[in-house]
Amino acid sequence: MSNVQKILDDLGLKATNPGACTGEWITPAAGRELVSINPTTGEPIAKVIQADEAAYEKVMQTAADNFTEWRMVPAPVRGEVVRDLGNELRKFKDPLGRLVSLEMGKIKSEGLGEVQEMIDMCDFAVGLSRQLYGPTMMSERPRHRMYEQWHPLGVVGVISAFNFPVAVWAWNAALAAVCGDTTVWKPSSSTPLTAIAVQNICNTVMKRHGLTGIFNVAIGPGSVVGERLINDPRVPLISFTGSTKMGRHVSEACAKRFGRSILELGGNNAIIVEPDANLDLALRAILFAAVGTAGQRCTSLRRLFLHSSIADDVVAKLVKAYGSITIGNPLDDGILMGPLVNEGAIKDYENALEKVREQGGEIVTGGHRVDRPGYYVEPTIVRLKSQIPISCDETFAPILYVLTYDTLDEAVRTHNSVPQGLSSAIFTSSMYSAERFLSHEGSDCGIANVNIGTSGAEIGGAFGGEKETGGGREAGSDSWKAYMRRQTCTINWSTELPLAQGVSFDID
Ligand code: UN1
Repeated sequence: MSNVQKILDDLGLKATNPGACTGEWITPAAGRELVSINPTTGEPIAKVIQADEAAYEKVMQTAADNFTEWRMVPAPVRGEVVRDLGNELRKFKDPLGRLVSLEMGKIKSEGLGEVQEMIDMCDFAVGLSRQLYGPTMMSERPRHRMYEQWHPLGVVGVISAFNFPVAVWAWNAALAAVCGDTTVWKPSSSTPLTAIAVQNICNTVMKRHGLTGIFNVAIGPGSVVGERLINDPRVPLISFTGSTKMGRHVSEACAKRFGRSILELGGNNAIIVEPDANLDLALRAILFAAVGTAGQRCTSLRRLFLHSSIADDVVAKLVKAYGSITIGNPLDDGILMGPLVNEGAIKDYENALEKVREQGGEIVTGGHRVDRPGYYVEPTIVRLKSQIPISCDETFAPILYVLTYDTLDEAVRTHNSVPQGLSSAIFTSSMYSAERFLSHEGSDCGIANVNIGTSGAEIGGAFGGEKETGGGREAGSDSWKAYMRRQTCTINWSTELPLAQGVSFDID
C-alpha cells in the first residue's frame, strides 16, 4: 500500500467522497465533482462530490434545529464533548498531520503542529466551558441587582482558508461548541480532504454522545455554499479567513443583514532588527517566519527592517541560510520547504517578482520556479531602498522584502505604513526599544512580539489584526465572547419601582 493510500485509509477517506455532513454524510451526493490535487506532484489525491443547494439546505436546517437543543446542554457538559474531540484528535494526530502536508504542502512537522494546535484549542475550550463568566454590577437603585450573562448565539458559519485547513476550523468550532453554538464549515476548495477527515472524527465523537448536527460541513464552491452561508439569516455569525478582497465582500453581506463577522484577512508582517539584537536568534526567527510554510501563513514574514549598521551582514547571512533550505516532498524527513498550494500561487509569486523588477527592487537570492513536478518556487529575498507598491501588498509566497533604516522612529513609521495590521516583531536587547515598539506609538498590529518571529502564535492569546486585516479575534483570551450574545439583566426585589437617573413618573 502506498503512503498516500495509508493516510487516506487511516482517516476513512475514499477515492470519491460526499461533501456534506451533519453527523451522517448526505448521500447520494449530487453536486459538482471537486478533485483534490497533491501540490507536491500536481496529481489528484481523491475526489469530493460537492454540496449542491439541496445539500446545503439540509446541512443548514439541521444545524439550526440542533442548536435549539444544544444551547440547553450545560456548558461544562458541552465541554466534555470537546474534551472527547481533543482526545480523538490525539489518536489521529499522525495521519491527520500527514494529510495536511499531503493536501496543502506544509512540511510534516508543521502539519503535525497544526493538529497540535487543534488539540490545544480543544483543551482551552474545555477549561473555558466552566468560565463563560459575566460580571455583576452595583445597581444605583435599592434592592436591585444587575448582572451580565452570555447566551449561545446560533449557527456559526466557518469559512476557512487552505493554509491552515484544520487549525482555524478548530479555533472556531471548539469555542462555538462550548458556547452552545452549532457550526457549518465551508473549507477551502483546495483542501477538502482534510475537512472530510476532521468531520469523520467529529462524527465519531457526536455519535458517542448521542448527538448530531453540532459540527457540520458543506464543501462547495464559494459561489454556491459561500454565498448562501454569508447571506443566510439563520447564521448570526460568520468567521471568515481569507483575502482582504473577499473579506470586504463577506463583511458587507453580513452587515447588510445585521449579522456579525469575525474577519482574519491579509497580513503584511514585519520584523525590525535593532543593532543590539541577538543576531543568532533573529536569523533563526527570520528564516522560520519567512520560509516556513513556504511563506503561506497569514503571519508569514514579508518585510524585514534592518538597522543600517548590521544590514549587509544580516543579508549576507540570510542569503547563505537560504542556500541551505532543503526543498522537496513535505512528507520527507529533513525537508524545510514544500510546494506552494497550486499553479495560481506560482503565478502570484511570478507576478509579484515582475512588479519588483518594474518598481526597482533588487532580487538578491531566489526568484524562480523550481524545475520539478508540483508547485515549487525558490525562497526569495528582495532588497529595497524604500517601500514600493508591491511590498505594500500581501503575496502568499516566500518573498522577503528587506529595507534599511537609521532610527527606530523611522522604522516604526514605515512598518505601520502598510494597509494591513496582523503580526509584527522587534529583535532587540534594549528595554527602551522593546517598550517603544509595544507602546501606543509603536506597532499598530494585532500581534506584537519581542525577540520572537511574526508567525507561530500560541492559541492562548487572541489572534487577529487591525486595519485591512479585518479586526477579528479568534482562539484564546476572551475571543469566545464573539460566539455568544450578551444580556444585561436588572432584577428588582423591592416593593418599589424607582427609576434610574432619578426620573420620576408617578400618577397622583
Ligand atoms: C493563519 O495563517 O491563518 O500564528 C493562521 C501562526 C499560526 C496560525 C496562523 N498559529 O502562524
